[in-house]
Amino acid sequence: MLDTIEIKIRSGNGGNGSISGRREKFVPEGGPDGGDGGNGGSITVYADPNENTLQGYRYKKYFSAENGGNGSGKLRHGKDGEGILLKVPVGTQVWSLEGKREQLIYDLNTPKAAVVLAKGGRGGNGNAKFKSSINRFPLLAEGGEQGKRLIVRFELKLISDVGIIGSPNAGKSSLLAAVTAAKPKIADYPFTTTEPILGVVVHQDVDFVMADIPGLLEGAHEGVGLGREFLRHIERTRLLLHVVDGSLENPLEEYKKVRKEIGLYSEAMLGKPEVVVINKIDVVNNATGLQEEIAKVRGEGVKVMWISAATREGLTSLMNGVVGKLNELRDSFPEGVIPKTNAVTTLVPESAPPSIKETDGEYVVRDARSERISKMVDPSNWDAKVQFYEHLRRSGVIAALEKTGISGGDIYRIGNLKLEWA
Ligand SMILES: Nc1nc2c(ncn2[C@@H]2O[C@H](COP(=O)(O)OP(=O)(O)O)[C@@H](O)[C@H]2O)c(=O)[nH]1
Ligand SMILES: [Mg+2]
Repeated sequence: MLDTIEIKIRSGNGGNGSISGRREKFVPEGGPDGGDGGNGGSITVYADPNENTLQGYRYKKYFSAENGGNGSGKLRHGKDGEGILLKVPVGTQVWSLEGKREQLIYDLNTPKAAVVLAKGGRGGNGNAKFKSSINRFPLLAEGGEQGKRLIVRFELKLISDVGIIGSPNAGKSSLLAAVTAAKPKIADYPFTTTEPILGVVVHQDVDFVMADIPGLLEGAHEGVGLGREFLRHIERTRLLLHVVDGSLENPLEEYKKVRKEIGLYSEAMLGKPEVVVINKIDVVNNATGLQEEIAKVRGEGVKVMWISAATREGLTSLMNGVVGKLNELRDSFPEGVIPKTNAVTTLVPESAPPSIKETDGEYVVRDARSERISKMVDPSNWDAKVQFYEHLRRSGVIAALEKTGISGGDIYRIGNLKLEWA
């Protein structure tokens, strides 16, 4: 049963800002004109009412959103990277598997709810944005912000689309076994497990999960608290198939008994969408009266279907009916909005003060914005390096380096750029 999966995701990197323009004085339209990089695509998870299972993630386990394009001259902005929308069934929980501790980060129990799991990296500013009264022709630009990598687990908490309920021996397990690959125990005595058994039905290109939910009587000896369990299982389904043994002396009584059992724990659950399934028609000769009796109890609108789990008679019609009903339930979800997937954030707060660590005789500077700018510095361009030094001075990096006791000839590194302390 595929109700949990693990995937890796990566949002797109921001595109680099561009360094461009004409430096000569008196050139009309001269000046810095390097455009900004585009934002990286984000990865968003979306509770799609049309999804029933996590089967779609069975093979594809890695999702990488598009990077933003680089900026270019004439103030051309880089293209924003395409985001990715991960569709999951309503009722999916998202767990973060970063580090050692697993953590529930989102519970998508509302139809059409969406959250951004990994925002795309912000595109870097082009050199046009660096222009100021003291620097008329900046040779600096920002590199794009890196995307974010995450490992997440999806867990489908809605245990099933369809829950099978009914008295012991009605044929619940037989029905599940007949329409799915699940192998529930089938017996003509009530058996004792209280956990639902799940199976995936594939019908008309639609797949959905069906659960065989043991009733209260089946677990009667297992004591108190069972009613609550039973209710919890029913709550976690969209549609109930109430199986009734049509070969009984008084099937209607059995039907009412189960309804009463449900009502005992929750009046509201009695209103849950239900299809009544009369089973064992292979051994029933005359049960035409039953449909009307059920209609009397439930009203004319109730759907009653006849099957034999043993001979498979009526199973195709039943599955057609179930698919139709599930579609109906889905259509009743309120209209929502598919989110934009290019939402952007600053992943590393750029306001954090610069920090310096000495490793292998090098002073390594950590400062988000300076690192991004360093990426774009042409190390063979003396003027660019002077401007970068000026940036480091203004942003407090030089002062922080001085405090470490750095001395002439020492090397300090920012990103991939190595500089010599003068
Ligand atoms: N004749 C007949 N017997 C059935 C049919 N479906 C189930 N049974 C039998 O009814 C008994 C109870 O079935 P089971 O699926 O275990 O019922 P559950 O307790 O509701 O899960 C078993 O002996 C089954 O073989 C059916 O369509 N026709
Ligand atoms: Mg059973």
